Amino acid sequence: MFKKILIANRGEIALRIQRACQELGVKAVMVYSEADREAKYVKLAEEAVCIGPAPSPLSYLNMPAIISAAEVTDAEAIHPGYGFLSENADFAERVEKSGFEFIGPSPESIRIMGDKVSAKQAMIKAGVPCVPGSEGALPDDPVQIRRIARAVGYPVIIKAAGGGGGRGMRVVHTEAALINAVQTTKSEAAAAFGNPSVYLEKFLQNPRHIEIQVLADKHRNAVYLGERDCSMQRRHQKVIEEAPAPDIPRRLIERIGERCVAACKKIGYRGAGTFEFLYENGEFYFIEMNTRVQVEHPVTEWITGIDIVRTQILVAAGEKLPFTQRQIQLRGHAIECRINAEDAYKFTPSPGRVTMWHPPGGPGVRVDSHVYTNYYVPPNYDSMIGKIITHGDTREQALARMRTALAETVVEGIQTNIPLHREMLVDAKFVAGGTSIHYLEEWLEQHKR
Ligand code: MV4
Repeated sequence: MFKKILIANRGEIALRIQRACQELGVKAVMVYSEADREAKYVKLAEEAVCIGPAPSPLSYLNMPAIISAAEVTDAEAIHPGYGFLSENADFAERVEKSGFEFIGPSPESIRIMGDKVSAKQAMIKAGVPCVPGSEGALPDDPVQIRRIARAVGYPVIIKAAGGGGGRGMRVVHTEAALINAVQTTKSEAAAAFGNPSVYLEKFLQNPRHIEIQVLADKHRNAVYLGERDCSMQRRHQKVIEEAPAPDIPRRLIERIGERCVAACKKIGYRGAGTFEFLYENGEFYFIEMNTRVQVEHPVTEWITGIDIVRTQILVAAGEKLPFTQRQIQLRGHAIECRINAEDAYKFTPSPGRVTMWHPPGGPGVRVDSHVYTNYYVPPNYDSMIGKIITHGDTREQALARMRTALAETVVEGIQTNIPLHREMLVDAKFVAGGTSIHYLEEWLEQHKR
């Protein structure tokens, strides 16, 4: 096992990884920007290194500063968390070339999954079902583009190979609009991602967003840890996640999970990963793979009893997965509400001093947050300040516990999205389960204030 790990992140995930290190008896080096000097995990740290000013390009995205911090503190490995450099193949490569272990997949795996065209080709080859569409990048010839779209059938969606997470996409409803849409998406993609390449898919009108969590070691062992339903989102930002996904037959999950595991083995994937699918009319369609730990990992941890962050560290150190697929049993239901420092209905950021922080507790309640009373939420980063996760034997019990947890929570001094969560937790359609990716945005449109 490593003696010392550098945690190249901030906020609740930095604290989450620090806790995993403590439990494993591994020393943790925290890094922080000038805006995060007062962070809880910095105060708790045995060692912490300032890596630059508040703006993330100068600190959390500053590769030389992070690698130097690992060098001066004699760390053996770097955990990138989520966001920032976590899915940057060049960073993973530089970490390895500098003699450190990158706690995540190989730079090659990150690169393949970062290019959505090569990711999809790899998945087709590995037998993972994908959305029908162009085989690879679209050609330049308008005649061929029209032929592909006609074969797929309208509506279609044009996506940038360099995009992902909702960036660089355009829906096309008619042939008349096709060539222009392809041209515009290509220009935008060239400017945004330095890669003009685009591909085409059938546009699914009302899907759910279901994702499969996987863990793989360096010995070609891989398992899946069930699924998560992340359909409750606004502008590609997830708001509520849960596991298991309501009303999806277990045999379908098992079938797709086994495909994901086979794909991991085929491409030599290692570490934690998430296969994102759209689910519509009883079918799964792969869209993207995330090669990092995700914000919503706690719901999976709770229903499986597996510590995902701990396992990431174990497998990066070369250990075999400490469980087999057969040993993974799902128990109960878990729900996560992301707590954001923002206006609950206008969504404008609300950074500032938290004059009172009183987190919820009791049976079946977990809070992952770095916030404390008098903590100052800096304006420089993502607005998520923590997560409340509840578990129950049934979905109804997890929901009831979440209602109580949200009612107990006190956050003063800044605005949060807790009022929106409280409305969602009593919304008849959400409570019934199985709402699509459009549900929250449509609800907000109908409940404008
Ligand atoms: C789609 C789609 C419908 N049909 N692809 C958006 C984020 C990126 N991961 C892929 N996305 C979508 N791809 C086809 N062929 C609809 C979306 C989509 C979406 C997907 C997941 C979660 C939220 C979403 C919100 C809007 C659109």
